[in-house]
Amino acid sequence: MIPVRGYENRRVAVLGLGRSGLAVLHALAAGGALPLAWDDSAEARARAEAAGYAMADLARDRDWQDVALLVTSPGIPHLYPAPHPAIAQALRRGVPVDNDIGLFFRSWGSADWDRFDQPPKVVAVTGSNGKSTTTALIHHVLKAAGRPTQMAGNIGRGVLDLDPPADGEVVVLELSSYQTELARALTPDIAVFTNLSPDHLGRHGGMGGYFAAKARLFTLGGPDRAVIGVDETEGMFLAGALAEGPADDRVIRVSAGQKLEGPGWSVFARKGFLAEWRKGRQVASVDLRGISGLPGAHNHQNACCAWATCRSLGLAPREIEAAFHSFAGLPHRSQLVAERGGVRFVNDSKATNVDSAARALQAFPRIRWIAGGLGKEGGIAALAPHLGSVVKAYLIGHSARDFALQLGQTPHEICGTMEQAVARAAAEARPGEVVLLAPAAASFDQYPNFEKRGEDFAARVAALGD
Ligand code: UMA
Ligand code: ADP
Repeated sequence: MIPVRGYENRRVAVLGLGRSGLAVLHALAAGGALPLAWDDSAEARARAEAAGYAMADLARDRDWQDVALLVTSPGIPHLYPAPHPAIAQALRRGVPVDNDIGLFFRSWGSADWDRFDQPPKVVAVTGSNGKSTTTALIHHVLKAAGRPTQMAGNIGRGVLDLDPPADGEVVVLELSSYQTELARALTPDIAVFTNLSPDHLGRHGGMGGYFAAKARLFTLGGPDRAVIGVDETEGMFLAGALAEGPADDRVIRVSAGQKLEGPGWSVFARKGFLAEWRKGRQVASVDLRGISGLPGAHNHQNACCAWATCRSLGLAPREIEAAFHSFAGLPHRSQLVAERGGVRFVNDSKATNVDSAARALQAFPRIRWIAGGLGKEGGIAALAPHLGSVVKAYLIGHSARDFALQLGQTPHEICGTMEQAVARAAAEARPGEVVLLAPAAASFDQYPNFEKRGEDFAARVAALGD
């Protein structure tokens, strides 16, 4: 755990007692603060009370005296569509609002580091898609190269839950837009921006707010090095804003399609080959096509981001390439769960938005596509150019009928449940085809989260037998 400094004997309110909130409580208490906690769920309150923390309903007036700070959880709206009532209290009173990420960066450095040969470093990864894969891949490469490393953030472990760093350790954080929008301190050594496409627009008041939330990771503290995907205008804009000019190698430009051979530092992937260029010359290249844990052009973009980050940390090309080959991939992202009679079954349950689903549809030539759930603004209209590989769609969940209306000439069937969709797709699939779960929708209409949806898919596939 990283104890929070700067609030000794002061009252700090904590809203949301999930994974990040509980870690905040422990870290505040360890640093000598006096935490006051609340969660709208009685079950979450009971868990924190059992651990010895005092509760106070922060939506009410009476518990706010002498509160120095409110720390809130990423899933709780602080601005749009409307601030949670407890956050509205803090805003009215002028009490600062922060989150675990801001507290982490404020509390990170330590006097012990004087004894270290190499000060610990923080890598922070953001972007619309590919954050978890890129974060896990960087962590994997560092581990394989024998560097001490830990991983946390939006990937499942609260950042204040990290162990104090060892000599030369690299902490790799995945940060969502919910987290970067609010943190009052953001000072990573290396910051990574994978890509940008519409997501979470309701929470950020539209696309401009969403991009601004992510851009704070680069503009608030100013990382020593920025690794930036430049395949969208926003990435190009960000790279331009941070660099003195095209030769400034504090910015490493990344692309999953374009050749980037300018005078600066770049890493790009084309037709399955990764290339690193520096000062107008190619300095390394890798064949990514046979790497089973990183299939498809979208994963090649993640590989480029991880490559650039690890090169910045001083790793040699051959160490990184060797580690790419031993990366197993993450569950629920392009995950091969079974092969049956020449048909592959791929679980991409994490494809919760249109962009990630489009990438999955481009990764295979003949697809029996299981889609649907709680659709996002605009439905799947933007997927029209990517439906050429879809032999037939099998639609589930709340948005099944809306998606059917947007599919045009693409054959489809409304199945309702995962069980029915898997059974129908498996019965109709021919050898060489892929049954792909890439829902282009959130899971919350039928499942608690995307992981449970992916597990259900895998279980239904396993139940098909031979
Ligand atoms: N709560 C309230 N009132 C509300 C809403 C929520 O009291 O109005 C309470 C809930 O009852 C619950 C707690 O807040 O007890 C949940 O907080 P949270 O949803 O912020 O979740 P945590 O458990 O703290 O997990 C968070 C991230 N969750 C979200 O951003 C929604 C986790 O990312 C992250 O791994 C974890 O912190 C550790 O850093 C998950 C996620 O879904 C994987 N992220 C989104 C995504 O990837 O799309 C952004
Ligand atoms: P995030 O943490 O940003 O949600 P993940 O690595 O968990 O990213 O992948 C989320 C979804 O997006 C999965 O469906 C995955 O197959 C797809 N994906 C992974 N990397 C990329 C990328 N670079 N561009 C677009 N989609 C991607």
